Amino acid sequence: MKLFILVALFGLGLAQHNPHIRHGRTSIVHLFEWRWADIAAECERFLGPNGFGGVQISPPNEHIILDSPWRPWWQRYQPISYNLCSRSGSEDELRDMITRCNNVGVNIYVDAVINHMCGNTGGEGTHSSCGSWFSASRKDFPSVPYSHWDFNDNKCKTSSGDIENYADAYQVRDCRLVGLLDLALEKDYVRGKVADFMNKLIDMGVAGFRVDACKHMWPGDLEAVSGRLKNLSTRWFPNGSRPFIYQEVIDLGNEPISSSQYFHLGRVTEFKYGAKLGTVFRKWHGEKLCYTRNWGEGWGFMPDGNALVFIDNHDNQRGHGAGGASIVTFWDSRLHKMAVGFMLAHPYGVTRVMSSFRWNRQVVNGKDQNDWIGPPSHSDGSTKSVPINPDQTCGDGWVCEHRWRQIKNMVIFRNVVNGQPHSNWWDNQSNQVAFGRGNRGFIVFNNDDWDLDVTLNTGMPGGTYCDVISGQKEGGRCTGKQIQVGGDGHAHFRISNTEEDPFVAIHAESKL
Ligand code: QV4
Ligand code: CA
Repeated sequence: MKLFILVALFGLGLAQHNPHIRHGRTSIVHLFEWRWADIAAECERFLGPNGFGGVQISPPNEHIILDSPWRPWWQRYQPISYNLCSRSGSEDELRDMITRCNNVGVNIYVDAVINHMCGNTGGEGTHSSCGSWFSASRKDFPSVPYSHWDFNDNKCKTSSGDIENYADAYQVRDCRLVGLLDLALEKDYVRGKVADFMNKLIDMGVAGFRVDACKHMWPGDLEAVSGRLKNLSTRWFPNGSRPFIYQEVIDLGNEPISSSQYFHLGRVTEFKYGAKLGTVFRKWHGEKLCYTRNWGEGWGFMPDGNALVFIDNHDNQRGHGAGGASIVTFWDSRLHKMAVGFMLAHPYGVTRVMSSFRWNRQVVNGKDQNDWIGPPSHSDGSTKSVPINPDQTCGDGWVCEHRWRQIKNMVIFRNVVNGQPHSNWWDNQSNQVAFGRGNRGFIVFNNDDWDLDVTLNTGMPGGTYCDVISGQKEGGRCTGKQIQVGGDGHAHFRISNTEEDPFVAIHAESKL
C-alpha cells in the first residue's frame, strides 16, 4: 500500500513535468509584455506555422499601476487581485487568445505570481489595472478578498520585515521579497484563492504555469496548491493531463535553498545554463566551447527531466535576478544567435526562447539606470501593438528574437531531431565544435578567431542539404550555403570566423 501511494505521488509529480506540447513541437517562446490580441495573431500567422510549441505570457491578473517610475515592466509582478485585466488586455481578449492559439496547436503558459501582492509602499487607492480599490498599508485587497490576516508578517523574524539574508531559508520564505507583501500560503483560505485563480485559467484552456518566485514559497505549500489544480481542459488536451508546472528558483549553487527541493512538483528553471553558456561563448575565465562535450548534467546542472532552460530571461537581460554580465542577450546579437542555436540543437531540457522589447539602456558603473522601462507604449501608458515589417521583423521597439531566421530555423531543427541522441561530437580543442542528433541533424560552430575548414562525420544520409543558418529551403531551393553529405555521412565544412553567423546547421527536412 505504502509503495502504491509512493508510486502514485511520484507519478503525479512527474506528470507536471510534461509540457503537453503538441504535434511533435518542442520549444516555448516568452512573449514578454505582449498584448493578448498580438499574441493571438502571432500564434496564427507565425508560431503555429513555424513549429513553436507554446507561449509564456506575462502575468494576466490585475496589477498595480505606478507613476514613479512611469509604468515599469515590473508593476505586473505586484498583484492587486486575480481579476483577469492587465496591461496586456481584458479577460475577453485573454480568452480569445487562449482559444486561437490552442486552435493552431500552440500552448499557453501563464506566469503565475502567487507569493505576494504589491509592495508595502504601494499606497492606497484605485491605481490598479482593473481599477480595484486596495490598501497596501492596511494589507487590504477586497477584490480577492485578502486582509491583513492573510499575510506572513507574524512569521517573519527580520526587523525590516524584508528578506535580509539569503542564507536563512526561513527569511527567504516568510519575509517580504523587496517589500512585496508576502502571502501566508500555509493558510487553507489563501491556498484556495490561489488555486481558484489557476483553475479558472486551466478551464480557459491554458497548458500550465511558470510559477514566479518559488524560492520564496515552502515546497509543502506549493504541493498543497498544486494538489488542488484541475486537469487540463479536454477540449484540447488528452483526458487526465496535469498542468505543466515550471518553477522559478534561482539556484547557482551557493544558498541553502536548492532546486532539488522542488523537483517533485514540476520542472525548475536552470539558471546555471545561461550563465555558463554565456561565459563559454564570451570565452571568459578560460572557458572554451570544446568543454561543452559533456554539456548538461556533466556540468553540474539538474537532471535533464527537471530542467527548463533558456539563454536569458526578462530579469537577467537587464541586470535583475541572477546571472550577471555573462548573460548573452539580443544586445549581443551575434553571440545570442549562436548561444540560442546551441541550446536548441542540444538535447538537454525543455527550451524557452526569449522575445524582448528594446529600451534605452544606460549602464553606469555596471548598473542599467533604465532597467525599469516598460514595453513600447503610447503616451497614456497603454502598450503598443506589435507591427510586422515587410521583411517579417517587428517594428516599434519589439525585438522579436523568435522571428530571427537563425533562431526560428533552430526551433524547427529541434522539432526535426526530437528524441535523437547527442552524437558524432567533434572539436578542435578550442572553440570549434560540431555535433549531431542521430541521423536527423548536424550543427557546426566556429567561435575561434580563425577559419574552420574540416571534413566531419555528420551521421546523416548522403545528399545535398541546405544550411538553415545562412538561409533556408524555399520552394525546393536553398537561399543559403549548401552542404554535400557523401554516402559515408562525411561532409566538408568551411566557416570563416568573420562570417555574420559563424555556424552551420542541417537537418532531415532541409535536404534538397
Ligand atoms: C523597493 C526597495 C526595497 C523596499 C521596497 C519597499 O528596493 O528594498 O523594501 O521598495 O519600500 C520592484 C522594485 C524594487 C521595489 C519593489 C517593491 O524594483 O526596488 O523595492 O518593486 O516596490 C520584479 C523586479 C523587481 C520588482 C518586482 C516587483 O525584478 O525589481 O521590484 O518585480 O515589481 C530574486 C528572486 C526571484 C526574482 C528575482 C528578480 O528570488 O524570484 O529576484 N524573480 C521573479 C520575477 C521578477 C519579479 C519577481 C520575482 C517578483 O522574475 O521579474 O521581480 O515577483 O532572485
Ligand atoms: Ca513567501
